[in-house]
Amino acid sequence: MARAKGPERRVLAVYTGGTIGMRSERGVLVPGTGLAAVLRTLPMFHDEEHARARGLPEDTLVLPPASPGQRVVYTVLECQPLFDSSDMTIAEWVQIAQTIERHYAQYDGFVVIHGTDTMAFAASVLSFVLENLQKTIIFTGAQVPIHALWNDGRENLLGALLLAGQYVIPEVCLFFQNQLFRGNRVTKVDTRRFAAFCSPNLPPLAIVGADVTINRELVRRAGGKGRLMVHSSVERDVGLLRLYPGIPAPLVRAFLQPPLKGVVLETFGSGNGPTKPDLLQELRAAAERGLVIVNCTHCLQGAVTSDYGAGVAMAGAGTVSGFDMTSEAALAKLSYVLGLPGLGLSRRKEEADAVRDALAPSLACAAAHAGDLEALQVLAELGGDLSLEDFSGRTPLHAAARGGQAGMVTALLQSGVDVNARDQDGLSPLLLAVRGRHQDVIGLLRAAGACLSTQDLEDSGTELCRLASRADLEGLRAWWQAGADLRQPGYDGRSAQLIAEAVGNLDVVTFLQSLQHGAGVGALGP
Ligand code: ASN
Repeated sequence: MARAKGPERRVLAVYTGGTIGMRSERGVLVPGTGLAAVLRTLPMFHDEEHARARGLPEDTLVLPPASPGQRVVYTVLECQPLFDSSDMTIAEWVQIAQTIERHYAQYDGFVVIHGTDTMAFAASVLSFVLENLQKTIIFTGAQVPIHALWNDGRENLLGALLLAGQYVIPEVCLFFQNQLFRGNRVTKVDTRRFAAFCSPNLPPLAIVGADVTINRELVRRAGGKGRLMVHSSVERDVGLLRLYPGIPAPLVRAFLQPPLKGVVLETFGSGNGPTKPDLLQELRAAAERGLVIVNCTHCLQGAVTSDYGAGVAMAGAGTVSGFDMTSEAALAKLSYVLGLPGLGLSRRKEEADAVRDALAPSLACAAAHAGDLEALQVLAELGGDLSLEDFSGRTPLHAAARGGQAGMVTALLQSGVDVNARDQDGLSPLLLAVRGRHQDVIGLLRAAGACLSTQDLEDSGTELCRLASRADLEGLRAWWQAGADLRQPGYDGRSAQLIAEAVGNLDVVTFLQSLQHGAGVGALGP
């Protein structure tokens, strides 16, 4: 990003409609033609003398000098028809992108004059469909028409023209009330105030006061030699659905029907939704058909997280986190991504399945370790195999045993998983439960047929001596419960009992003796 050099900087202003140029007809505002003619009469927008001296063509306007030795010369391209932006669709926004592409070489920067109502959608769409952008594009408009005595249009448009002319900010931006925002981060937040937009999760790229303060760390760097390209094959069958408390599952089902291919789901708080099984089932069924469901919070600020079960349930139902994207940006991104050639529905489904299969074992282990039976059930219903190992070879039973989750261990054993599975380090669920001293879990595993292997018992003598020396009764009890012979000698040939006697750990001595007498068998096992 740099302050642009050169005596003359050329800007194309694409006028699409919006309040800024509107006129009142029978008491209501409607799009008005002839914005360039209005600007020509305003000295802050046109230096007639300079234009004449320079011999500029009729359709070209020039701003008074803002900095020594540099002029911003601009042309207003009025679209046909002009729109109240409530009538604009992705088709018009792709056309704006194509207009910029056609004039890209002749101009140094671009301003898009647009209605405010859907400007956040428009800026988001352009930010995705324009690839290899190396020049500044700034959306702007107004809350009050520019020809009204008291209005915000003049400041907004002048600021946008100056920034687009004088700075290289190779992004699609939005300028409103002295702030330059990243276009796909904004949302309209006020119907009347001049500060109509905010960028809840990203600070402004620049603030214009007596000086222009650019947030250099945020601004995208210009670079790359690729030609500007417009991705015009956007997917139109995308939608936006805002959840509300008690939303009926049949209504969600009706909304998610084909031909819809992608949907932004506005959820509560940090991405939470109702956990009613019928609703989750509708989402899951749609996701399994290949519908891409992006979970965005309907909160103005913050991101989708997995802090709550009600949020994890949304993820479990096949939604994808939109993190801190605005709904406008998420919708635009869906259109762009789903429109990319080669991303056919079936391939997307295969990819979604592959991602799910890759993630399911780790997610299942996390759920098992936390004892989250509901999440595990969701994964199982999604087709996840609960015997599958994660990257370290651990199964959900390993994770549950390690976490001491007796309820989870019971559920997994009932589903028929292998009780003696070994991870990559050769550890079994039983050994992990012993290490964690989870006696209830050890009992469950033993009852299901788990036993310590010769390998598990190889160094157990030394471990028992260590526990005895520390008076760790819990640890010794766990080994005993798992079936270990507590007389097993340590590396120096001494037994746990001898060590306990030597260091005076009488509780341990009593415990070991009681086992000997109580069991009355050679192996001190339970
Ligand atoms: N309805 C107008 C529009 O979006 C609102 C505005 O521009 N302030 O075109």
